[in-house]
Amino acid sequence: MPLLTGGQAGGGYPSGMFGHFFKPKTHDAHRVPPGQVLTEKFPVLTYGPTPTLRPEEVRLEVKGQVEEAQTFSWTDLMALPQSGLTADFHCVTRWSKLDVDWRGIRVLDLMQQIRLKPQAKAVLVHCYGGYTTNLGLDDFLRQENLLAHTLFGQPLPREHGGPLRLVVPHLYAWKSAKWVQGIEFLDREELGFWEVNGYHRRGDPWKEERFSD
Ligand SMILES: Nc1nc2c(c(=O)[nH]1)N[C@H]1C(S)=C(S)[C@@H](COP(=O)(O)O)O[C@H]1N2
Ligand SMILES: [Mo]
Repeated sequence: MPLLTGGQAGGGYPSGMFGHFFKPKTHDAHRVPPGQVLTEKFPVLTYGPTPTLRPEEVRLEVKGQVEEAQTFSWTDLMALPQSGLTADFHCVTRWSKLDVDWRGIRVLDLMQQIRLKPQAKAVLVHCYGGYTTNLGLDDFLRQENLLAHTLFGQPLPREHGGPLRLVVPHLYAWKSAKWVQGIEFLDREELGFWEVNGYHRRGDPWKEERFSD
């Protein structure tokens, strides 16, 4: 059930809290997946309440099909290598934002600390507040994926998932879990919140994997 439907009668795009939507300029057109329009604002899309967490309260649990479950404090996370990522962000409700500038810990750098069991096939990401989303192991273990704590050089705002969120830029943004609390490795796929409620299990924007059939 899309929250926004894109074009309106009269040919305009809606504006307001979501900003002004526009068609990509020719030189950006190849970056915009089918059925998406651009916005320069950064809309907030949250189901349910927005948790309030101080960084020092954050605990990231890595559990499930791992040799040893581990919990990372904020201090532990800040001691890991820190990386930047500039990536386009595509929401299934049809807005895309180009060149979002994040900073945080690469998933692959976190995973240097973890030994996966060979049975690990899938991931369920858990969030403060109860939201979950699922990812295949390959989609999770990508070089660009980030646990972000900084957005455009500022501490990640609470409404955008601060103190810590996942960023998985090659999939629709509902996979980029805000207020991430746990990473659970599973031996078989288990669907997350939106995936149980009709969104696609994988969510590739270039294939318009919006909803399950
Ligand atoms: N914990 C949590 N993470 C979430 C969501 C949510 O409701 N709760 N919404 C998802 C959806 S549908 C989108 S489009 C993006 C939006 O991120 P933004 O609010 O920073 O734009 O966050 C995703 N991550
Ligand atoms: Mo979304």
